[in-house]
Amino acid sequence: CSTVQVLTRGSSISDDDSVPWFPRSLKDLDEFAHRILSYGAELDCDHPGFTDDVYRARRKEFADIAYNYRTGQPIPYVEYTDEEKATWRTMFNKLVELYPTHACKEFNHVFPLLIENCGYCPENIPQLQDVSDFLKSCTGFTLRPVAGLLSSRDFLAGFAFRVFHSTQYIRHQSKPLYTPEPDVCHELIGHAPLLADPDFANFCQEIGLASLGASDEWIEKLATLFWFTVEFGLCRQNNQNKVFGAGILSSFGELQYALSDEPEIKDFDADVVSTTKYPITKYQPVYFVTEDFRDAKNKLKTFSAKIPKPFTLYYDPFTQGIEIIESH
Ligand code: NLE
Ligand code: FE2
Repeated sequence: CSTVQVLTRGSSISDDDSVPWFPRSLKDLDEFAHRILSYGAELDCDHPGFTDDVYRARRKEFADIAYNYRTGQPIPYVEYTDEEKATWRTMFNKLVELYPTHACKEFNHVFPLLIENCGYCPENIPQLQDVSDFLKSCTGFTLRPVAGLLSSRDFLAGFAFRVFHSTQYIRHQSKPLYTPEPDVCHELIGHAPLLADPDFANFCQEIGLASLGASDEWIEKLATLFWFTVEFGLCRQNNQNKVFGAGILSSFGELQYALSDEPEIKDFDADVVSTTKYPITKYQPVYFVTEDFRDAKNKLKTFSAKIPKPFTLYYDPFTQGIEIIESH
C-alpha cells in the first residue's frame, strides 16, 4: 500500500461494499432512532409488564420521546408517577446498602457526586438531561434517549462518539430487584456512575471505535466482550473481587449472588471471553475478572487490532467525528 487517502466525512469509505455502513458524526446517530429490536420471544413471556395495559401505554409514551429525539436537542424532562417513583425507591434503598462492600472504588467515588449534582436520592428519579450534563463535564460522555434495545452494532457505535443510549422508562413495579431488560434504573444507577470515570470512559470508547465497520462476526465478539465487562464485569481491588458491571450494580439480587460462592469466576482473557455464551434472562453463571479499566482497555486494544478493516480510523474530539485513512 503506497498511497494513503484521507477521506472527508460524507465521502464513501471504499467501493468495496463489504464494509458495513457506520456513523461518522454525532448527527448520523439519528439514523438509529427507529431501528429498535422487538423483544425476543424469551423476553415476551417473561416480561411482567406484558399483560398490563397501563404499563404498556406508558412504555409507548417513552418510546415516542426517543423516536422523536434528534441530536442536539435537550432530552425532555419526564414527570414520573408515584408508582414509578416507588419502584425506584425500593430499588435505590436496597442497592445503596450493598455498594460500600460490593461495588468497585471508582463507582463508590462517583456515586456521592451524583447525589450532589443530579438529584440522586430515594425519592426522585433523576432526569436524563441532568445526568448527561454531569457526565459531559467529567468525561465528555452524553446520554441519548432510546426506545428499547438497539442492535449490538448500533449500540456499540454510539460509544465511539462517547454517546450512551439510555432508556427512560422504568421496570414493572412487580419486580423491582431484577429485570432482564435495560430500564432507567439500570442506566442511571448501573451505568451512569462509571461513565464519569476517565479510564472507564476510554475503555468504552475503545470498544465503540473497534466496532465501526467491523463484520457481523466481529461485532458479536465485541458485544460479548462488552457484556462481560461493561454489563457484567468484576475487577480485583485489594485482593478482593468487586463489581463494576452495570447489569450487576442495578440488580439487588444479582449483586449479592455475583460475589457469593455460587457463580464461576475466571480471569479475563479477551479471546476466551469474546466467544463465551451467556444467558440474558437470569443471573450469569460465569463472571470474568480484570485488574482495572486500563488493563481491560489494553487487552481490548490487542484484541481489536485483529479485526480486519481496509482502513484505519480515529476520533477527532474537535469535530466529534470519525476521520478515516484509507490505504490502497
Ligand atoms: N438485570 C439488570 C437489572 O435488574 O437491573 C438489568 C440488566 C440489563 C442488561
Ligand atoms: Fe446496560
